[in-house]
Amino acid sequence: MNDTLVIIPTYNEKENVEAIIEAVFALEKKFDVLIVDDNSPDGTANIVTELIKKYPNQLFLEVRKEKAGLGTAYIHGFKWAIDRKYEYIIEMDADFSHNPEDLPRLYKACVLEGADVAVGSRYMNREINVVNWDIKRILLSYLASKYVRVITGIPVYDTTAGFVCYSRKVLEKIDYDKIQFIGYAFQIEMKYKSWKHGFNIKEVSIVFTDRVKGASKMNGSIIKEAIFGVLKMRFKGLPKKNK
Ligand SMILES: Nc1nc2c(ncn2[C@@H]2O[C@H](COP(=O)(O)OP(=O)(O)OP(=O)(O)O)[C@@H](O)[C@H]2O)c(=O)[nH]1
Ligand SMILES: [Mg+2]
Repeated sequence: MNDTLVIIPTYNEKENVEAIIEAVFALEKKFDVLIVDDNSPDGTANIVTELIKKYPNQLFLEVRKEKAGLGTAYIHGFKWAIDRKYEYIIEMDADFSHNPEDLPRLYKACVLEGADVAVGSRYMNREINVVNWDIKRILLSYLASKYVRVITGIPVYDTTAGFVCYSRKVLEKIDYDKIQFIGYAFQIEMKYKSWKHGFNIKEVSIVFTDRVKGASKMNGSIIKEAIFGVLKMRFKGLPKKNK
């Protein structure tokens, strides 16, 4: 067992799943990989089951009954990782938007530079490091990150980022039964709660590239949840004014 687990949630990623796993295992630093698949109709899980024969001690698969959202897939993976006492737990997409070669940089930010949470960030140093997204999507994502920072005060530039390394103590502290969001807002909520618990969050500059293969799972309800959810998260728990 290695000290770090990379969790990759998948839904219909048959074009990407084998290549992304091989790319992680090709790195000099050794990581374990857990795929959390939501019973993808395209048979993603079967590809993983085959690959487990090649990497029996490094590759793991959890299959859930049906598509239940990225957030709950990660929570499933976090619990799995905590039970097995991984020191560091990394979130990564299957579609190569996150470059596996950046994994060691996220890991090092935690191990060598003392971060409790290392965020692979598209928007630090006044840069926008996004490749192949149309301008509408870049603006949506960039403004969403800015919106979250202004509303919550969290000192993070890329608050919706999904390429994140958590040290186990952070994940042990978070009460998953109270996590409310399942889409993008899940990523925001995790960073917000980590920050509120007093953990040290560090951003690591990365380049994000739009998926080349497979289909997007973004939709309007994910965006709506993020916009209204952030307000709810910020103002929840404040005393209500007496009428
Ligand atoms: N297990 C599970 N994985 C999911 C679910 N929704 C998305 N994913 C995975 O989460 C990762 C990110 O999802 P994407 O579809 O790439 O979402 P996105 O990055 O916002 O959109 P695109 O890059 O445009 O496709 C990918 O690895 C998906 O396969 C889900 O409901 N369950
Ligand atoms: Mg993607």
